[in-house]
Amino acid sequence: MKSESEYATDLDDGTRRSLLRHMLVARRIDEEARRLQRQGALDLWLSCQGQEAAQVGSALAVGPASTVFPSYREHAVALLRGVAPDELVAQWAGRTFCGWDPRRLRFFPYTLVLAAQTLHAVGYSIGQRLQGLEDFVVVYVGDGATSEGDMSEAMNLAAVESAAVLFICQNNGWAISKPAEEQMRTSVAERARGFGIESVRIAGQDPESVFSVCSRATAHVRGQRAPYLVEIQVSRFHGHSSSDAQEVYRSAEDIARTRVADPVTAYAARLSGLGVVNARWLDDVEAELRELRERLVKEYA
Ligand SMILES: Cc1ncc(C[n+]2csc(CCOP(=O)(O)OP(=O)(O)O)c2C)c(N)n1
Ligand SMILES: [Mg+2]
Repeated sequence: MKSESEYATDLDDGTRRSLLRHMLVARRIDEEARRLQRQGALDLWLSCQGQEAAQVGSALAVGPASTVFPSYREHAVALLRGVAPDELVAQWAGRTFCGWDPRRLRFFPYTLVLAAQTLHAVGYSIGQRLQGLEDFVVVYVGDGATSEGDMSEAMNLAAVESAAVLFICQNNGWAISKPAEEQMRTSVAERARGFGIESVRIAGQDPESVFSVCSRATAHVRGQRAPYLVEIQVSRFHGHSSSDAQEVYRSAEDIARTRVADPVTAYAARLSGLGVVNARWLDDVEAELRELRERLVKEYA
């Protein structure tokens, strides 16, 4: 894995503020959804806290002219693509199968059948190309899901068909209680190369390095008309879902480390220190977050 400094970034301040704003929105909505689940307003919630830099950095890099196939935890990506908070939680309250308009937002429904979305993504991309339409597709997958045969089929098909698909694997080291080292002998990035797909493995705490790497990966897919895989190491705060007690299988030290490496507070502190954001900007975002939260609570609590 390359160190973050090897991906020196030169982002303008507007992009940096946008990265931070989206990370703060995702964190607040995720916190509120967890609360609503504990109150019984939602049946289930799968938190993405700790993964905001990976999700926001990648989603902003691939841009709006992409079609995204998520797994089931890409809440920061969903919000950035324009899914409203109440639409995001609708499925978890059993109100709808999806919640948002997948075609309008070019953000497909969450897929809970592990890795099925990787084949949907490759097939969609090839189908688009056959019709002479925009075929750049992004698919998110977890480390555990890469153990599914669908992932291998999707990577092979993407490689032989030169499908314009960017695979983004968020590797948190766990498939519920199964540690990644018990599921694979190589990294996911190395495995992709075996299929003939270029790849990179990076740390996922800094949104700027994720943004830079995913921007380059996007240029590769679009320019070479070939798939690419980015494996992002993430550190999630919470267990698999609101029905899972990670304390049973994960050490207290390991869980505590995720808080120390909080990408949201770290990036907010960094941009404040650099003067890219100031107290007034943070207050304005806070007001926006309160409003989003209130609308969500009014609808669901
Ligand atoms: C085909 C299939 N097998 C098993 C499951 C049960 N299951 C749901 S999530 C999960 C773990 C997935 O781990 P990972 O892909 O690493 O994603 P993460 O939850 O860590 O984001 C399992 C085994 C499922 N949903 N689909
Ligand atoms: Mg995982």
